[in-house]
Amino acid sequence: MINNPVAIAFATAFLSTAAIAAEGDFTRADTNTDGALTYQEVLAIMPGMTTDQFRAADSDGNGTLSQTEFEAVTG
Ligand SMILES: [Ca+2]
Ligand SMILES: [Ca+2]
Repeated sequence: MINNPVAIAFATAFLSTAAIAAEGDFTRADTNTDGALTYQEVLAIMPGMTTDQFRAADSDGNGTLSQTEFEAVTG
């Protein structure tokens, strides 16, 4: 249990920033704005991602990452 108000405020700010960053990253990565990220689009912002990691993130197996799938691995 955290009783320190400063620690709670810090944790809240950190989580909010992470959520905003993930949302911004998805929008930025989706260069053709079709609402899904291809491997090439993900690679542009996450150059280290392998095809194996992309397939693992693509939980419905449709070949692209939805915002939900993307945030599951980045958020
Ligand atoms: Ca796209
Ligand atoms: Ca998918």
